[in-house]
Amino acid sequence: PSRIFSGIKPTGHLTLGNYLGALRRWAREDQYAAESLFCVVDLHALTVEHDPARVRRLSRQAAGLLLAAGLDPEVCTVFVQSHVDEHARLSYLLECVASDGEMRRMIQYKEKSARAQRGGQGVRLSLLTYPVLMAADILAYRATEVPVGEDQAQHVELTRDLAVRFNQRYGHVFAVPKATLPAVAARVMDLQDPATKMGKSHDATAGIVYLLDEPEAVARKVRRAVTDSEPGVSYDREARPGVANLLEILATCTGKEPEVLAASYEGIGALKADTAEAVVELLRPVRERHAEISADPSYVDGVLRAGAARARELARPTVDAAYAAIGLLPPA
Ligand code: AQP
Repeated sequence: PSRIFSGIKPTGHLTLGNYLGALRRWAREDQYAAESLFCVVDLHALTVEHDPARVRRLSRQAAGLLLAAGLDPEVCTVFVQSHVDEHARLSYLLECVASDGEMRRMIQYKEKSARAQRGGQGVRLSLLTYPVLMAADILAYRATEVPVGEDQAQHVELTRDLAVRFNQRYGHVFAVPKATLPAVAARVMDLQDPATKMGKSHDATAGIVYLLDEPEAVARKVRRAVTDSEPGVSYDREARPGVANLLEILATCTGKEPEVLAASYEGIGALKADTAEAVVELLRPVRERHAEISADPSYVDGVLRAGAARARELARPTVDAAYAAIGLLPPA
């Protein structure tokens, strides 16, 4: 890859799903593989009901967790989306190549608009146009790879379509990116409801492991995971989603295959106990580093300031080129 971009939305406390689907890979592999940018996409957090003070707090916390997970500001660029105007500037142009119908087809839009309506809230227009802003996030940097969990794959596909369409109509401005998904745990499921993905903004928290949970809470949530009444342990995502979820989580912690792990357990109890311990140990260093990092807010501020400056420098020429290509008169 020549450039990597990915982001995280400050809509809640970061979860084990965010870590296994995204952060861990960003820190271990992606930041070393190419010039890479990792963004706290705070504008996206305004697409659903939000509390201003909470979004601000969660944005800072997410930035601290990116660093705690191992992103090295000497190696990659870590920044906050709203600090770089180019995202919003480009988003408008992309709205002019996207269609209303393709936005309404997005699975996340269908789910989140239904949730907002169930909660008696209106659906914000920005929820519908969210994938366009996400496309702008990616295309502004001419990113070629976007490491995400499975739930974001559809949005990256849309980004590709918009890039190709823009390039065909107005001349070659954008690189056409592709999503890269983790081999296992691309979709970590809620421990209490294995039919639903583990999501940081969900209200029922018993099945969600947060990166900053105390070790005892992490262990308890994993040990109380809902499985099934079949005897023994086998790996079958369709028939045994709860067990498969535990096996995938343990697989990412141990580097073994879920099938191989399944064959090595006789009962669910031992699988839960080992998974609980593995997740506690996986998250322990992240939590400890986060405590150190958040003790010095000026450190995080400095990283974000330098990150935004670098991001602006990279995005500006591409977004300017898109403005010129689409027919806008350049300022004299
Ligand atoms: N359960 C998950 N399993 C694997 N990967 C996941 N990701 C999210 N949930 C899981 C990946 O984490 C990255 C950042 O996610 P995001 O902040 O863009 O939000 P999201 O995809 O909408 O997921 P969340 O965390 O559940 O947030 P809410 O509840 O606000 O929708 C992405 O790469 C995502 O794929």
